[in-house]
Amino acid sequence: MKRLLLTGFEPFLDFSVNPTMKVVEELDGAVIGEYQVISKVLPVDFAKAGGQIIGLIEEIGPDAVVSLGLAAGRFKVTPERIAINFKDGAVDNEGNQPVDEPIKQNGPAGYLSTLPIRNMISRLVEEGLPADISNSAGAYLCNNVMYEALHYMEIHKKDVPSGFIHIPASHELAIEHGNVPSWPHRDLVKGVRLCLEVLAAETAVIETGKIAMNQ
Ligand code: PCA
Repeated sequence: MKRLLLTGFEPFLDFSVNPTMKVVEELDGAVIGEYQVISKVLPVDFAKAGGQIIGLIEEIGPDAVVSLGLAAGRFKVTPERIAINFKDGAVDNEGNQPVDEPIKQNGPAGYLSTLPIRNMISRLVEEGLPADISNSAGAYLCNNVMYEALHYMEIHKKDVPSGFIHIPASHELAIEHGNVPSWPHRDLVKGVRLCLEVLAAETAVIETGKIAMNQ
């Protein structure tokens, strides 16, 4: 069975819960198409998150990597189009606050997601869940982890689909936090699962195509 590494993040800033943690915990072990989901939670720490996702990729050897992050204030599930070579933004959980720093010295300015993001959002909308492509993952930890994973795949010449999906706040977080648009937890899980189903269906089609070409 193929392995899909699914990551979420711990709580950060004044968000007392991170809905991505609960979503990845619920999907841990799920079988979606040919993939078995292996879920992990990453720290909101500029000094550690990049190293941790690379460590997980090396340890697990996943056939796909999907990372999730909370985008409090967004109304929709938003697969990200691009990660940029910058660290910037709010203070992290360890007190680091880089300003305009590159993630990788001399790294490319950006990496495009290698997930089927257009088909993911089409499928979510078909199923009645608001979704859109996002053209900016920011420059905080979510962008950082997306860039690190795509950079790793690039320099190691690995044909492993990788990318990032931001999700809105859950009702649980909205009640604790105050004014943020929110979704029920079960719809967040459904939205992420649908994205993974689209990924599984696409990679199966690509592989069938490769087998057909080799015959
Ligand atoms: N969201 C933050 C970091 C952790 C998370 O869940 C972000 O969008 O960068």
